[in-house]
Amino acid sequence: MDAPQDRDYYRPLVCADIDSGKSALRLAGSSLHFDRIERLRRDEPPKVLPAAALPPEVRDRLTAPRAPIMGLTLDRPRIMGILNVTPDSFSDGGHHEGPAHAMHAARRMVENGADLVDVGGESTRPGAAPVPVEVEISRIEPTIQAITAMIGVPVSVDTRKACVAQVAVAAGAGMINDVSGLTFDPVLAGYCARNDLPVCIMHSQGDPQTMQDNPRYDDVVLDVYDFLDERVAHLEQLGLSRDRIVVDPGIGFGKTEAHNLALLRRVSLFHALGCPILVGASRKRFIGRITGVEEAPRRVSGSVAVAQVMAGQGVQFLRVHDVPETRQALAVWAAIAGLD
Ligand code: HH2
Repeated sequence: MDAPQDRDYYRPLVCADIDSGKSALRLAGSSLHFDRIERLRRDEPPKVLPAAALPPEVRDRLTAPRAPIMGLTLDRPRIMGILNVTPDSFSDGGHHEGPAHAMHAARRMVENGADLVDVGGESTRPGAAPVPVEVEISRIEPTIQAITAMIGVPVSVDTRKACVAQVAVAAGAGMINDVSGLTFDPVLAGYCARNDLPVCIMHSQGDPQTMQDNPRYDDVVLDVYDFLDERVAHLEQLGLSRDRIVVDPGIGFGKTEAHNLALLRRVSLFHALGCPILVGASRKRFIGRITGVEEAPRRVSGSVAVAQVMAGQGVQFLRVHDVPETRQALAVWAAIAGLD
């Protein structure tokens, strides 16, 4: 669906300071505020305006508290620990194979401050080959069964396939995290809507095998926004309410380094969708390119830096490999900003 060229987009200029006065609006029920916005248009340079210039429906979407997801309140950033039970994930591949290893890793993440754990059985790194459904199920099912019984925090499943999602939910998963934004398997969106399941819809351009071959956008930030806007509207039509939908700009999925940085710089735009935002930048390749660090597990500091900037923009879910480091950084950031 082509977006009208003259559409206005509104990005809150978020402030992590103590409430700056009468004109400041509270962002999405959090302790963050904004009193200015950036108006974005495809055919004009960005313009900074007072928050009072917001159309009422956008103002409502930006300020309305987000409903809890899987029992987690979203008035502060939540840490989603990554648990890939795959042999080939780009950073933790081969580390958590078998339920015993996975359970140990999940338990450590929770002890270190993870609010939820995301279990994946298919790598979607650039160049990854698709995994047969039976293999994906054989990886995630025993893992989810084992960890939901043990860890006491919610579990999501990272899958693009309805039959994998069904098995994961029966095993105890409470949210579907789909890197294709529920476009890969036509059955999955209806399944989530019928079962009133929270979903994370992520933007991706192309499939994992080809997505890094020269990705192109008219305007990456606005194109990703339009995609997510259209997907949220589609899910609402199917009967899934907006407060069950988490949106994700899809860092590294069909994006150059410049595209990733543009999305991270303006990530607060996505609050205008009225949904919680998730960002997964942990250890990704652009951090290696910026810092010259080749090995993904050594990109911890760069990843924590991204998480902290995202928290300052009001992002509600941070999908990370390095849970204790992220937790420590967020605790110090929140204390300095005087956030409750
Ligand atoms: N990134 C990856 C996988 N799933 N889900 C969401 N919502 N957002 C992301 O950015 C995201 C995701 C890729 O990272 P990882 O799981 O660490 O690696 P791999 O795909 O190789 O298993």
